[in-house]
Amino acid sequence: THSVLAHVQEAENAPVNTTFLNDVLRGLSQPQKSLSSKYFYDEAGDHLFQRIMRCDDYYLTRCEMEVFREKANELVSELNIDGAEFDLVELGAGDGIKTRHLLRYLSEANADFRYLPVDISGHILDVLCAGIQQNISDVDIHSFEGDYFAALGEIDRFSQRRKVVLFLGSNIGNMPVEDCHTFCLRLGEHMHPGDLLITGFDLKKDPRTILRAYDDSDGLTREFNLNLLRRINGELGADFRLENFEHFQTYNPVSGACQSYLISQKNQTVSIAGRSISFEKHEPVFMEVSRKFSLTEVDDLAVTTGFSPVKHCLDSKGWFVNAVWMK
Ligand code: AVJ
Repeated sequence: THSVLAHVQEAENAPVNTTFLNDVLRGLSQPQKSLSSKYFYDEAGDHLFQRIMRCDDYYLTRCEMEVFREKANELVSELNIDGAEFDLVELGAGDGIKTRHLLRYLSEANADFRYLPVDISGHILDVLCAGIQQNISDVDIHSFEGDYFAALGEIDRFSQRRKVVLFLGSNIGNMPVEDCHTFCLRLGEHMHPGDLLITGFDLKKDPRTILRAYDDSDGLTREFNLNLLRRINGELGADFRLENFEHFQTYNPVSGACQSYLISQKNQTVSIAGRSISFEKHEPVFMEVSRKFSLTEVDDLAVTTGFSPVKHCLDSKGWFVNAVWMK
C-alpha cells in the first residue's frame, strides 16, 4: 500500500514561494552571495540529478549501490529481524533505487516493518513509490513530502515503534560543519536507545577523482547548478541570463569541502520579484558544498553527537562508507 500521510509543508501555494523568495533574496544580498542547494530539486533538477547519478564521473551512487546490493545483511545485522516490528525511515529518499535492495532483503527475511520515505520533492516520491510497487510486492509504504524534522515529528505522533533511520547518498555532506553537528543531535532527539542510524558518507580520496565527479565531462553538474537560476526565473519572476554565469568547482583536501560556484561573466543587474541585484564581473555565487570525510571523522561525529559507532560498510574500492550508528 502507498499513501501520502502528510504533506508536511503547510500549503502548496503562497508560503512555499515566500520562503523560497526570501531565501534567494537573503542569499544574494550578502557580501558573499550564495544560493541554497536544497532548491536544486525541482522536476528538471530531479531529472538532472538522476542523469548525474548515471554518469561515469559521478562514482558516489554506484559505490553506495554496491554496498546495498552486496551487504544489505551487514547493514542491519544489529537488528533482530524476526521479532520486533520497526519503522524504516528514509530521509531524502529520492528515487529509492538503492534502498530497494534493502527492502527486498528485509521482506524476504519476513521482517515486520513499514517503509517511511521523506523527501522535499513530491515528484520524486511518486517515482519512488511507483518503482517499489513494481519491483517488490508487499512493502507497506507511507511517504512524507517536506522537511525532515517536520516528518519525524509526525512519525513520532503516530508510531512508537523502533526506528531504523536511513540518510544516504552523502546528503549529509551538503551541510556546513556546524549544521551537520546540529543535525545529528536533533536526529538523536527523535531516536531511542537501540535505534539505528545508517548514513552514507563520501570518503576522502584522490582529489582529482572527487573534482571530476563534480565537474563532469558531460557538463551535467554545470547544468544542475544553472538550473537553479532557471527555476528562480520561472517561479520568482526573475530575469537571470544563464549564459552570463559559468560553473566553477573547487576541492579542499584538508577540510574535505568540495564546493561549487556560479561566476558572473560580466557586470550585470538581475531583477528578482521587482528587486534589483547587481553582480560584478567575476563575482562568485556560492551554490553547494559536498563534504568528504575520513573514517575517523565519521566516528568522531557519531561520538560527539550521542551515538555509538557500530560498523563501517564500505564498497570494494573503499571510496564510500555506509556508517551504522546506534543511539
Ligand atoms: C545529492 C547532495 C549527495 O553532493 O554529491 C551532485 C548533489 N551536486 N552533483 C552531492 C550533487 C552535484 C549530491 N548530493
